[in-house]
Amino acid sequence: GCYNDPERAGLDAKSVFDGMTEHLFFTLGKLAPTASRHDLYMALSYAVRDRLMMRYLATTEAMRAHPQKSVAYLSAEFLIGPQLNNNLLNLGIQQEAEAALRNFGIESLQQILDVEEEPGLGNGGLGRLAACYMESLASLKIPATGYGIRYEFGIFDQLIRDGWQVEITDKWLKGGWPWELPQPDEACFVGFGGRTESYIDDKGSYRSRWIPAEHAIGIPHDVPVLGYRVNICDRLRLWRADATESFDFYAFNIGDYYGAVEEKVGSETLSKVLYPNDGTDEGRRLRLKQQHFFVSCSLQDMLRSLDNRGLPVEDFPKYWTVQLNDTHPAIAVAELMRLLIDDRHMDWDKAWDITSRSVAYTNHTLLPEALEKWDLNLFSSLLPRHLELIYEINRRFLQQLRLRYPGNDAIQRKLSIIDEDGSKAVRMAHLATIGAHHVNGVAALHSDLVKTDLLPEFAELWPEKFTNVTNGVTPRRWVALANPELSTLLNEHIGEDWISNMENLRKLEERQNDQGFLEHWGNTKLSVKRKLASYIHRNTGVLVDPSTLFDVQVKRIHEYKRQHLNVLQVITQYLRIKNGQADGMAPRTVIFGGKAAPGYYMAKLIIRFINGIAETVNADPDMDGRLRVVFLPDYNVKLGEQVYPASDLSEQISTAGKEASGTGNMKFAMNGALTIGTLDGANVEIRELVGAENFFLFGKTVEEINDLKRSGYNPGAFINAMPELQEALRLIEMGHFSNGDSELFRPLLDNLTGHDPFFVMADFADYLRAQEAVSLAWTDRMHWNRMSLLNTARTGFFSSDRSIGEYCENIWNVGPLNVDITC
Ligand code: 26M
Repeated sequence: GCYNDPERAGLDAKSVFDGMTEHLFFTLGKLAPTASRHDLYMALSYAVRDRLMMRYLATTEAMRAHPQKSVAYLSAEFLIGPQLNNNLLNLGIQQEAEAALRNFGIESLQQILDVEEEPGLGNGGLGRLAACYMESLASLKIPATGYGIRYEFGIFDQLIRDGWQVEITDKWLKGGWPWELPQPDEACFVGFGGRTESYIDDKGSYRSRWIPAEHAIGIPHDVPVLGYRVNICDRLRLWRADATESFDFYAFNIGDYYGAVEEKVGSETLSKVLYPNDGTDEGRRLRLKQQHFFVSCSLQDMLRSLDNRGLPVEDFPKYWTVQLNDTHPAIAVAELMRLLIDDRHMDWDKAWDITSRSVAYTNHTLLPEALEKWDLNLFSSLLPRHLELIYEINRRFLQQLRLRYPGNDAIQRKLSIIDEDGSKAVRMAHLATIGAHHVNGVAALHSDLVKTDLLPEFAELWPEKFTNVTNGVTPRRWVALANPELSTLLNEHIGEDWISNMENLRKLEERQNDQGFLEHWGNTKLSVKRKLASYIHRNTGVLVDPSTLFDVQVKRIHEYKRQHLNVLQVITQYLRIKNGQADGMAPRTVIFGGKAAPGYYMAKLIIRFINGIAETVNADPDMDGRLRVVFLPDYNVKLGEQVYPASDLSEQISTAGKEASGTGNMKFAMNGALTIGTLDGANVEIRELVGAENFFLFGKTVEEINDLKRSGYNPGAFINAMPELQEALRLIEMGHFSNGDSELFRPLLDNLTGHDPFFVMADFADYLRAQEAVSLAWTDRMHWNRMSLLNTARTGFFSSDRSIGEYCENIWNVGPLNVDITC
């Protein structure tokens, strides 16, 4: 049954207004006439939360009364973005909320949405993917919990000072965050450090037990995740670390008050801050602690849910499927073994059967510096019992290898969970691969490379384990919410069904030769661009012309993503305008956005480089109406929602083989931007789907890059063949973009002309050629609009509903909640 209470949770404007009034008074202690916008945001959010709560409790109750398999999506990051508008959309009450707000003197919903602070609980694509997947799980009525960490400080806020990135702590909780429910009665204990000891149990068997040196408590904070126009409501369960005072009464008794307080402070720092994924060594111990903390709490929580429903622990794989979002939660393989063997006294074979039938692993990168390895000393000092279990998992695995490849010692060294070349380390990708029933990559090309380059011997050993699930993004947030103008156009012409069935966008193809419709299409884009132009003016002071081509690269700043390739191309355009050789060049606004990891020097220098070029270009009257360069500070989910719909050209220019998938590429294409891109990640599939004639391809393929590497890549040879590039490099070296400072960008220039690890010089000429093709295409606007329309029409495949459908079918073997929940 549903906990339907129309008195308190109706979906009409009057009910929403009444809910707001009540929360203003009783929850917030405010009177309507003096309520601030923030107060109204809180009141509306609480009113919306009430409406989620009945759906959430109905779902929980259905799962208690009629147990069925549920997804546990384990991720150290969930980049969920603003919640209010998404929940209004999925409930179907955006207009009702706007009407309710009018009674408080607010003209538009947007004024209230602007107040919302977003939780930046992720770095980039990986964390945002987890958020899209939770939304699709709920929309497809699949019971699921996203398990993660409730960081007190998320990804830093970015300021730009004198062209440099400055990091500011993200105090997202400061105004109160109305979307979470702490559940202290469901707290879990987690141990760290200490030692193991062997003992003989009451049946006379030898066993090992862990005596941790310290403990933390995890307090779950639940965030309801409502699906689109359905009554099932999943949840995020984020763990906050708390102190374990009860364990330390002893310290108080012997008078070590400050010692006891110290441990309290120590365990509270566990969920204090999200680490930027910069591959550096900073805070490594704390990061491993965070991983074990949230994984242990989550697995204990899953086991407890079986206990509470009277289900046997042997049935764990029948009721839970555990997905590892990268190797961050890979310790789950050892922790589930420990919980089953040490706490539940299960024998090894049974425990391994349960573990390996429950766990699956998604790989998100091939970059060697991003593959997690933990120093053995660090690992054993923090998780001594887990190391014992990993040794035993490894021993049995290597035994299997010996039988399969007799006499081949090299393969054992290569596949072992323990890296013994140099200082010893635990390879988390090997632990995850051995413990999982499926290993998947995140785009077709990437999944092939996982099999051929990253884990070839594992793929030969267990070919049926390896599979692909191409990433997707939720059309609710990234089209329906972010682009109301386009959504209205779509709804008028093909109906609303595309929102839950994106393949229906194909119906648009019928309009591809309809001049009137194409004009309408172009005007819709233009009106969205006006809004972004106004945002740019308000936030950077730069005036941009909405009729110019909006050429956009927003993503984390990294050498492999090659923002510097884009900048060099901008300099070439600048020079052509200066030299009067710019005939046929499309007038452009080149927009950048993205954060650099605080410890990643070259990435920060690239930001300085973009801002140096922007300053020179934007101050030059010769560029008026032809070229503008903008760096948007503090790129996040909220800003992304403004940027994707307003873009004409999507820059997806990573070195082939380096970007596992990309998901921004999909958001752009759905919103009608054309892509200029390499054959990397999901770009390959975007191009196949939209058609080669509707995609600007350039650059070397994975094979060509490998050939260059083998034959000894020399960037100088490429530079010498391109006088325009030489001129650009010379200007940079002279300090033309740095107020005469010829030292500022030297490390960047040395990098590009010396090793050029990401083949920027090798791809430059072809990139320039492709950009000329873009300019040419822009001159025939009807043709451009047609290509834009076809990008939207043919990218329904990239809905995360499709991705989640594939996970359910091929990896998880789960289906929708089969209990009727009507609200
Ligand atoms: C960052 C800075 C310096 C060195 C390494 C990194 C780094 C790079 C990749 C750290 C982690 C990385 O991989 C994890 C990750 O976030 N992968 C992204 O996952 C997305 C969702 O699947 C994909 O769309 C992106 O292509 C992939 O990079």
